[in-house]
Amino acid sequence: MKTLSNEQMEFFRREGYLMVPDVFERDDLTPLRDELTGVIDSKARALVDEGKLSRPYEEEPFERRLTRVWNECPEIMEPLTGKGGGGYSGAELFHVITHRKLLAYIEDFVGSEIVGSSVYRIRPKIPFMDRGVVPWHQDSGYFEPHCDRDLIVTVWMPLVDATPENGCLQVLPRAHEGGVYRHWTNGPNGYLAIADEDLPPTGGPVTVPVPLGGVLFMGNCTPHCSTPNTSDVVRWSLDLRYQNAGVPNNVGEMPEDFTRERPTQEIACYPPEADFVVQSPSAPERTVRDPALFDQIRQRYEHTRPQGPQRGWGDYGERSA
Ligand SMILES: O=C(O)CCC(=O)C(=O)O
Repeated sequence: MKTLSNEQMEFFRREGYLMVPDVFERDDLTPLRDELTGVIDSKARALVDEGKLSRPYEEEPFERRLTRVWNECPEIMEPLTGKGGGGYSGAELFHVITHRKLLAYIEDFVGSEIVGSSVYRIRPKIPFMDRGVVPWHQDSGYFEPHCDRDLIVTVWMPLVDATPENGCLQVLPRAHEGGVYRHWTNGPNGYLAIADEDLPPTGGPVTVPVPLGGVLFMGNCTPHCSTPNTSDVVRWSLDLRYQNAGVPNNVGEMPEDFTRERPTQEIACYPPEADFVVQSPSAPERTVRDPALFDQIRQRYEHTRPQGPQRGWGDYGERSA
């Protein structure tokens, strides 16, 4: 049985994105919000003990506490984002990634054999934080080029209502069929970026507010960017990615066994982090069901990271405008 209507699927194929406001009930996301509150609480208390933070700000709600702590001590971010991105692999995050309500949509996009892409992030966008503003890019700009024609669906979902004021995303509709545009490394705020002059002349960007419980689905070739948070709340969000099991991946592989001396199709779309099976009717025993195993699989890649894609993008500072 299909979860997406024909109209929704047609919209996604034509426009390159689809916002569904009610994939989850708002309460479905409370356990993850609570888990993240616990992570912030422990780290804040540890920072107080180390003399780096004046107090833990426990009276502040989920939407505001991180700002108060971060203003005094940016180290608070480490357990959420890791030192080099990625990092967090808590049980409630796993429960969201593998939630049956979400997978019902994913199945319509990529089929029933589903691999959770290694590239997923938690992004707490603090008000006015520079790094929260992400320039135009396609996710494929970060991936191996042999995956450009495969579909890797991005699930962008806020843990608060995401609005134009607190920095929801913008997408460029109908620009996903033109392949991967030229990107530059070290763009604004250090990110990979498509320069404005290289963006295709479609009808212009669309700003996509998403309520708590909603999801913005995008393809890996959909240009998108993230706007400034000019509000007084943290714009918490997750970006998760899924692909069909036939798309190159590193399921079951140890990072130290990675080598580029193998057929391209056997190189994962993003080698530095761990892919995992989230649904497999043909081999159910391969499905990761235990949050502790998910954490273990992720942790393997924390210390040994295979080299990332080498796409040969030039440096943003050296482009001729
Ligand atoms: O969440 C954001 O602000 C940026 C997300 C993004 O650009 C991405 O997931 O590729």
